[in-house]
Amino acid sequence: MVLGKCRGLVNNIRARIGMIRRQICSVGTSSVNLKPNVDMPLFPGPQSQWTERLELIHPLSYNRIPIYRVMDREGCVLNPDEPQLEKDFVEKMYRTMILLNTMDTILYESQRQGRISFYMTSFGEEATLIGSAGAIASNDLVYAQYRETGVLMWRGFSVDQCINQCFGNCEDKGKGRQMPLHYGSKSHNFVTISSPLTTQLPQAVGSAYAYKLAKNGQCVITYFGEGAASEGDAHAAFNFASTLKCPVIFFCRNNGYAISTPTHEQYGGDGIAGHGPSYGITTIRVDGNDALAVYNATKVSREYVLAENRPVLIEAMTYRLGHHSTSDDSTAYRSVDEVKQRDSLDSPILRLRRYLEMKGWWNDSKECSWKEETRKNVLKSLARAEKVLKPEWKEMFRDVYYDMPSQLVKQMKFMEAHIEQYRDKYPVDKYMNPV
Ligand SMILES: Cc1ncc(C[n+]2csc(CCOP(=O)(O)OP(=O)(O)O)c2C)c(N)n1
Repeated sequence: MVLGKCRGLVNNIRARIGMIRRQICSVGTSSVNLKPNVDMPLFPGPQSQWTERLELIHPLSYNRIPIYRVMDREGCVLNPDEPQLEKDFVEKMYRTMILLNTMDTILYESQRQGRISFYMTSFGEEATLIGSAGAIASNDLVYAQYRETGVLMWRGFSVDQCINQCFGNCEDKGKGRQMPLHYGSKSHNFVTISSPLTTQLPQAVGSAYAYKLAKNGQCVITYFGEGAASEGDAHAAFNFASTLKCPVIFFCRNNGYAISTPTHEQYGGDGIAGHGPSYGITTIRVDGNDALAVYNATKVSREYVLAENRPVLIEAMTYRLGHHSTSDDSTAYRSVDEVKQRDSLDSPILRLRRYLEMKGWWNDSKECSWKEETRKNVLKSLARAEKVLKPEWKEMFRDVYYDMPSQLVKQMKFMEAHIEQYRDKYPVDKYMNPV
């Protein structure tokens, strides 16, 4: 009885295999290029080959993705065929790197003095930011994490605008609602930053899909750290971008740490670039301290995503020289010597300076006057922004929805009466239209 059932099952399977074979043959050689007697794997999905060798694939049996560079640490160009960038352009890159570094130093110190509530520097990542920003078009859409002030700066977002946001004063377009550094600017095509890590990645893919449909010749670039790449949203974004064929550049800043977590606790494989090919994403790993290499890698990626309507993943290898934020003391988990050594051996700013000097495009006196000018401007901006009034307090009830619902109107009126009654208990003189 049991045997009979088994035989029935086997016959059934045989019949089905026969049917599948007949179906495959009837598709014809033109579409699948299969002859019935050729023994090839028939599974859907990526094409592979049979093997009779029983073997586990060890991650080290793959060649690690190499790190593309243009200059060595002394600023010497390694490949004589390397196309040269214009003097003014490279000089602008360098000047913006210094400006960013100067603003970071002053705002970091001003947080230590309690003048702003929070800050994050980009120390060590200046080349990564400016090199990539220089290679994309100003109307390409940027989704950032939080350590990408340099990208916005390159696009002309001023020191005043940065500092107004950090003070949350009434000149901040975000109306003082978010923490410092959560910049955004519609006119600079820079989507407003938010704190939850990696949420911007699938959103960037959605925007890229819309750009593809609009055929507007623009692409999207999204920045994130190697720590953020461990979030589920990164997987969703990589997979959607690949399967929906979206013109998006995933730009990972691999700076070695996610707060106190070093990369060896973050991932076990070939970094973030190692993920790319497995998602079907064209990938490059680049020396993030080499502004010219980052520029080239991003430029080529931009051309590719637009020509092919497919994503690219760039992993820029760099090092976070600063603390994670003003809420962090990184000496609790890495030595001061480690940081000093990295800074002295591999400074992205010094490397570009050496390149410029070798070209005869930069010298000590230019360096001194630019540093002095930027320092003065940042300090002036800071002193000014500090005195500007905070936005009207009613702004905290607006823009929750496009139209304010009645229950929110009620809460706002309640607050109004409350402030009128207790105005001596609130710093009303620091706000626009206090009552
Ligand atoms: C979803 C989520 N989880 C945790 C945090 C807390 N957090 C803020 S920054 C950070 C580390 C991110 O590191 P990485 O992505 O490598 O960027 P880096 O700070 O090094 O530039 C963490 C865990 C957060 N903001 N959002």
